[in-house]
Amino acid sequence: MLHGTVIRALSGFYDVVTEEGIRRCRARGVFRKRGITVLVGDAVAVEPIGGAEGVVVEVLPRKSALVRPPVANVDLALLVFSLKTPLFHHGLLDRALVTAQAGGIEPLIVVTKCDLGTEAEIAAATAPYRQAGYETLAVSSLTGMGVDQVRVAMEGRVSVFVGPSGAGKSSLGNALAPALGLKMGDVSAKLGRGRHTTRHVELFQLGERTFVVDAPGFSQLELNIPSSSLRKYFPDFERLAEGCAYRGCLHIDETECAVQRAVAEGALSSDRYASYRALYEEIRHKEETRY
Ligand SMILES: Nc1nc2c(ncn2[C@@H]2O[C@H](COP(=O)(O)OP(=O)(O)O)[C@@H](O)[C@H]2O)c(=O)[nH]1
Ligand SMILES: [Mg+2]
Ligand SMILES: [Zn+2]
Repeated sequence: MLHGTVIRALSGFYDVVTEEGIRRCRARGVFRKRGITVLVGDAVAVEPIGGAEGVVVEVLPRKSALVRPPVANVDLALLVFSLKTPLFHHGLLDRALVTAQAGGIEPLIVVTKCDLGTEAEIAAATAPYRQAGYETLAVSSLTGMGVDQVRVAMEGRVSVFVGPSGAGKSSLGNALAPALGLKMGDVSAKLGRGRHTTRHVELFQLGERTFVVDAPGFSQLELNIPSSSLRKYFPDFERLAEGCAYRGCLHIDETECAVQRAVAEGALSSDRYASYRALYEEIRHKEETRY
């Protein structure tokens, strides 16, 4: 019996990276009857057949599963945002932080193109996030600054690159491994504008147990949480919330709110608070128009 990770699903076959190389596998016949699905990213047990084939006989419990793209056990979301060109986008980063955490995926903030800015500009962009407790790396794919730190963070995990177009995702992929950069580059070039409706998901193997999700057009995770839970995903707010007068304070209209007080006093980033309010309103609107 071998153990491995499903890196590719093709009509009825699964490519599984095992201790003994890649095997093309079928799923056990009984899976269908039992409603067991096999996803890219699944950790599986394989009964080998010959030198290169096998049968997936067991799917190990999933740590997490994304719906779009359909992939299991993603550990780490690399939230890639450029310091400049395009200008650092707080709002989108704050949204990505919420969606990653809500999906059970650890976020890692990667600020790219740091060669284009000064130390002070880098510090200004990253400070609110470091203060909130998020791991935040300053990177340049051009000079190589910080790239090894990204590599170390990815080791032994399944990562996904999230971030706006032009932020430097493909360039970072290329700095990590030219073959990865080529894949990521190809994808955006070929699938820039819809048409291809099938969303093919694969894992790219970067190291023995290190993988990157490769899914065309995948730049955002889905935001699917109730408005009342949003506050949980702002750890910097949660720490202050003990000082709010109401236990379930949403930090919106409440009086004696420690979060709003901290913003007024300059102790909490007003950008972060603006993001929170915008996301809160967006979710409320969805909730109100649902029925
Ligand atoms: N100066 C500088 N430019 C970069 C860096 N990383 C990417 N770029 C440039 O930014 C543009 C977009 O990069 P790309 O990797 O294609 O972004 P993606 O759309 O997120 O994949 C390209 O012109 C890159 O050459 C960097 O670290 N420094
Ligand atoms: Mg790209
Ligand atoms: Zn409050």
